[in-house]
Amino acid sequence: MTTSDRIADIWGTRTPYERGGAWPARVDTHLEEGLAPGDVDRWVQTASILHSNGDALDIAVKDGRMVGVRGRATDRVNHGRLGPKDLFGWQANASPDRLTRPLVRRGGDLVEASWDEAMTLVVERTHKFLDEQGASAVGFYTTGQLFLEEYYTLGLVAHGGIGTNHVDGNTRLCTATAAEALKESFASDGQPGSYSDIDHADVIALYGHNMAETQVVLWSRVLDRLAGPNPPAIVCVDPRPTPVAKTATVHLAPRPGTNVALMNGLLHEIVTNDWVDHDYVAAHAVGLDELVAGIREYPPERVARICDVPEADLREAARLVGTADRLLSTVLQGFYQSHQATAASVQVNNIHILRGMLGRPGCGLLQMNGQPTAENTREAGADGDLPGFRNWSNDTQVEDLARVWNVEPMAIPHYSPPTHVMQMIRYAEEGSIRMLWVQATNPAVSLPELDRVRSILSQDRLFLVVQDIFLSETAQLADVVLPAATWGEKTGTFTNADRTVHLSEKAVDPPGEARPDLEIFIDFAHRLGLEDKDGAPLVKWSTPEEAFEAWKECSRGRPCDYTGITYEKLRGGTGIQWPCTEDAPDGTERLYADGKFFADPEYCESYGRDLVTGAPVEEEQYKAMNPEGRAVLKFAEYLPPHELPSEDYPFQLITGRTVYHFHTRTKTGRAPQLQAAAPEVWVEVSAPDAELLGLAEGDLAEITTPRGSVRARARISAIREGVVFLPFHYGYWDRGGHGPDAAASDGGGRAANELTITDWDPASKQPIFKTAAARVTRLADGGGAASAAPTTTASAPLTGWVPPTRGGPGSGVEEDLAATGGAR
Ligand SMILES: Nc1nc2c(c(=O)[nH]1)N[C@H]1C(S)=C(S)[C@@H](COP(=O)(O)OP(=O)(O)OC[C@H]3O[C@@H](n4cnc5c(=O)[nH]c(N)nc54)[C@H](O)[C@@H]3O)O[C@H]1N2
Ligand SMILES: Nc1nc2c(c(=O)[nH]1)N[C@H]1C(S)=C(S)[C@@H](COP(=O)(O)OP(=O)(O)OC[C@H]3O[C@@H](n4cnc5c(=O)[nH]c(N)nc54)[C@H](O)[C@@H]3O)O[C@H]1N2
Ligand SMILES: [Mo]
Repeated sequence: MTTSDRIADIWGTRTPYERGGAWPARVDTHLEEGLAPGDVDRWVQTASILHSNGDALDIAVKDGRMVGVRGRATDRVNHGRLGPKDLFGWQANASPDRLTRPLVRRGGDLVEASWDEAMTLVVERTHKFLDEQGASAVGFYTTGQLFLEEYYTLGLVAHGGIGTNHVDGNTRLCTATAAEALKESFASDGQPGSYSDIDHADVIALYGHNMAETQVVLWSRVLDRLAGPNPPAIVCVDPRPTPVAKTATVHLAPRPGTNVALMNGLLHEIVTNDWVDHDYVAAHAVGLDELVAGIREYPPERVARICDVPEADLREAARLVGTADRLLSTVLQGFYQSHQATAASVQVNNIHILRGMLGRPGCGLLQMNGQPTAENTREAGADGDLPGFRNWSNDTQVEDLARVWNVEPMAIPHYSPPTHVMQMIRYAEEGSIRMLWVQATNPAVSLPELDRVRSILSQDRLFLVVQDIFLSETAQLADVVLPAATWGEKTGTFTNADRTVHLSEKAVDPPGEARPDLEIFIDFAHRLGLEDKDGAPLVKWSTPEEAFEAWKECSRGRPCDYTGITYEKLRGGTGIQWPCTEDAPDGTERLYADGKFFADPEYCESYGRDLVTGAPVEEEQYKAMNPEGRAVLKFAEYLPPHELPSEDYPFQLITGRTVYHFHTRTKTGRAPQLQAAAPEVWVEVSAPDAELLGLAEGDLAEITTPRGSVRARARISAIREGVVFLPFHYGYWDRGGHGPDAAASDGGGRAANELTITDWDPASKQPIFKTAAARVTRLADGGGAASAAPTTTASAPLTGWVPPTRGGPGSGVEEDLAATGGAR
């Protein structure tokens, strides 16, 4: 039983509402074939684990098995709605190929072992490396898909116990830029806005964010506003014809990698037309003069040339965001994974500061998250930052953390910024990191330049531990594989992109001997003999709820204060937004309502960085610039992308997602409805480019960069000319291997990251997955059959929709790029 065909009808039926009104509830359900709600034994409360939206749902359990899901009407996030991945993705839990026993490598092969054997081996090796080389021999690479309690425990073990600075999450690939942009402008991580801002906004601007496919339920809320009285205007900045672009009042399809120029152009218009809230800026911000001086060089004529967008559209977009009464902005991977990521994202913050659009209903700023629990990775310190958004370069804050953990301050590494994952990979390449423990992420598919990554991870001298639920491409390279229990099989909390904390309860038992990640970390800490400064066990909890209570103390008084939340309070009703304290027992809808920021020099998480070089700003410099802790307006100059199109590689390659799959498909590839909706990789090419290449819909193409090549069937779409797009979901596990040599691969690459470059944003250290130069060649005729790309999404075939015009002949693009070495 399903509410409707939610593969074809992605967003479901409209429930229109008006500006300032309440978003109606609509409960979406999917139950196994032949079952009705009355057949279900019990419903178990949780939220979606397949994106950052935080859709609250109940798992249907019958005879000890998961048999379906139903949205929670009482929840503030989704009011009962679910997206396609929410409705169908849970089926992967019961896949017959789940990992059920630990594996260790013997004589070259992974063979089954007991937990005791596997953990003994991990602990022996850890001791050996610590003895021989110290804490810097050991690295942890975690995820945005575990639970808060697990990250907090991992952060304690790694930072407070082992004392390594080599801890990062795949959040580095995901929302490191969201965190960094918030730190630059407000000196602390913490999402200012709220999803309910959609109810009040008159203009919604989406920057490099295909919300329609990646936060389906949030987009349903926008669609319902659009279907009601007083709909908002939509501004979309994306080189692809996403469903967002097709709905937009103004769609700017810039040349990839030119976001900073575009943002400076918008700011130029806002300042020139004096759409600035001078009282707000005078009272709450610093840096106005530098910003105004900087953006002078970005008049619309010049920006239109750099970005190759029509000048009139740019002006119109500026007018919309500049004159909005209530402006909501969202930012995601089209900015975070593109060139000059932090610099571009900070300019969105600047618009909100200049216009005084913070902390009021409808005036939302959402530097989005992507993964379901990425917020917790960041706040609990499992991405290398210190827990509770504590500042590693402020000794008082480090001492405070040491007090909470009952360890010596010097035991917590804080001599330099935490090591980011690309640097950890480099250390493993050089041999200084000798043990890498990877949890709930699949770097052999998701990191850039896979040929290099595979060769580093498969080195004999690197001891690789992989904790996963399937034998992923990465797990296939491991020395020890630890089988984890996952969502629905363990209890914990996680926090979505608008700070809403949800409880996720255990519904069914994990398969075989699989164990919750929390138990694995605690077992490791005890076996390793980690102690606090009084000789008591370092990790003092054994259940998720105890871990949560411990975390609450760590968060006390910090921006992400959880002290007013309990498991009990999270049961039954709605999720709760942090900070939640005695004074704010129902949580806090919007940050910065009073124009006061977490930016006080003694309190803030970060003093910021140079946006061009990434060098940390020193404490004294920050105090001189911002003694009163105001928001910071930071200008950034546009710089051309590092890898520009050339004669050999004339296209710009971008990569990303489709609505039906999650990342490396370990879950959605095992959910029949989702896998059938997008069964195989494709490449999106514009019609004019296809004509030049002699490429027809469905033809087999090879996409090549200096790093490697991928074969994919062509989808002729309304994507920007000169740009090609590959989804990054398709690796090799379902071809029976871990790389292009997999049985069914024909030696041809399939993973988009065969092509991407080892390069990252200087401030956030987020890898650049969305700006590379590529060549496309036609390999074989498709015989008239269409590619397998979805037709309901950004990858829709080119019919009936006219893409926005580009700058047009004489726009000066060639001239502009020639100056920087590019051809196109
Ligand atoms: N269905 C689905 N939903 C998901 C996920 C998933 O895998 N599948 N993953 C979740 C996670 S972890 C994340 S991080 C989010 C990501 O969510 P999004 O950021 O919305 O997804 P992407 O497809 O990576 O990128 C968004 C858009 O950026 C555009 N883009 C590329 N280069 C540029 C550029 O230079 N400038 C501009 N302005 N735009 C550019 C692309 O055309 C693309 O449409 O989605 C979350 N939700
Ligand atoms: N080219 C390109 N590359 C990209 C991106 C892009 O847009 N383009 N996007 C980047 C982004 S934003 C992200 S978030 C990353 C995602 O990249 P990854 O994190 O590598 O992708 P996933 O497939 O989500 O991998 C999660 C792994 O955790 C396992 N797992 C799931 N649940 C659990 C659990 O409860 N416990 C344990 N121990 N394991 C579990 C899954 O089986 C899977 O192997 O990819 C990044 N890479
Ligand atoms: Mo992500």
